Amino acid sequence: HVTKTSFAARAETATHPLSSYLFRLMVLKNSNLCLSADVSTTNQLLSLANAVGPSIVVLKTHYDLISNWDYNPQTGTGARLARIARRHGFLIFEDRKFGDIGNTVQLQYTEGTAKIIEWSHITNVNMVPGKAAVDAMADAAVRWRERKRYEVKTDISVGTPRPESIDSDCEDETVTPIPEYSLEVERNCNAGRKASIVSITTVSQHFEPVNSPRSYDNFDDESLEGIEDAPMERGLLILAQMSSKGNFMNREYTDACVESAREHKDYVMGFIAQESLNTEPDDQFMTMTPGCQLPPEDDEDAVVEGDGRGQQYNTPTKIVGLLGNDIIIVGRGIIFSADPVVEAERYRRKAWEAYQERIAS
Ligand code: 5FU
Repeated sequence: HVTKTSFAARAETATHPLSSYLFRLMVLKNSNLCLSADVSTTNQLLSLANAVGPSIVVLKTHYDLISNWDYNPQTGTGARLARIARRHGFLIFEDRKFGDIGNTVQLQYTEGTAKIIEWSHITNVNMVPGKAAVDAMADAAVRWRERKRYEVKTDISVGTPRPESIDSDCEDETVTPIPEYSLEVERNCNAGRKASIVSITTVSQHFEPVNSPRSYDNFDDESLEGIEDAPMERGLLILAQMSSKGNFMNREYTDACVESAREHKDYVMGFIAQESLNTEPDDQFMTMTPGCQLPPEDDEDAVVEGDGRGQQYNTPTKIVGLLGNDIIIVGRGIIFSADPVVEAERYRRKAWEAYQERIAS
């Protein structure tokens, strides 16, 4: 199902406004590269995003890999990343792989510590629990957008209604900060059942993991200026196929993912998959593909098969040209290189050439 239709043409026919925006960005930046920013601190994430921003159209996060993720909705890590995304013109994709019953995924998506829906344009779902997870997320996104529109119109922040009883009779308690961590302890009480939630609000920067990539510290976002923002929309990618060896996503599972996507065309942008899954004439889905690495520049014939921990790699040429995927997702291939900015450009160029050859062939 390798399509020869150009990204520019697909921007016109896309059924999701964010897909349309993303296709236009791809054409504007000559890029179908997504950086998987699997780093360890807020500073590394923001500096890397700012440095590689011009080469990419999507930046993929795992917010739970960041040791000092700042949850503040206005000044925290997500909000600062969203400003960098606006500045350089890329979308943020939190690779959260939601996978629970509908009600739980709704709450994980919109509430809790990270409030992913607030800062991440795109997220993804693992459809093992069934189609209800996708239905629930689509429903949450509609309600979020309506709330946002209301907030923008009225300048009143409404938040999500909660059961009042949970908030009553709570005592707050603050623990004296210990040197490296500042701990804030909240007591959350509900009808006699007490649960303590401990949140780390400040983690000292010197806990760099041993296997840390090149340092991206001292990020300063003073100078950010706005460019045309992405539409106030949220999109979903369904995890239809994985790159890892021996995964259990068989054809029946993948087909069910496609069925669910067709039921939610205004919310599902496409798939995380290893091949294009557009089989019907009406299918306008995008495919983003992880498991991508290039051989070193001075040894282009070398084959990079995997990482020894189950990951399997293909080249941009095979992923985009032969298998018909749209966007390559690259993590360590870029992050752990000697110069990630230069390396990101090399991946961008290779994936874009593969796309150009695909539509010209
Ligand atoms: F859904 C998937 C998948 O099938 N394979 C993946 O590798 C997601 N990933 C993610 O892409 C994974 O969690 C990493 O964040 C990233 C690949 O990183 P790499 O360093 O390029 O191997």
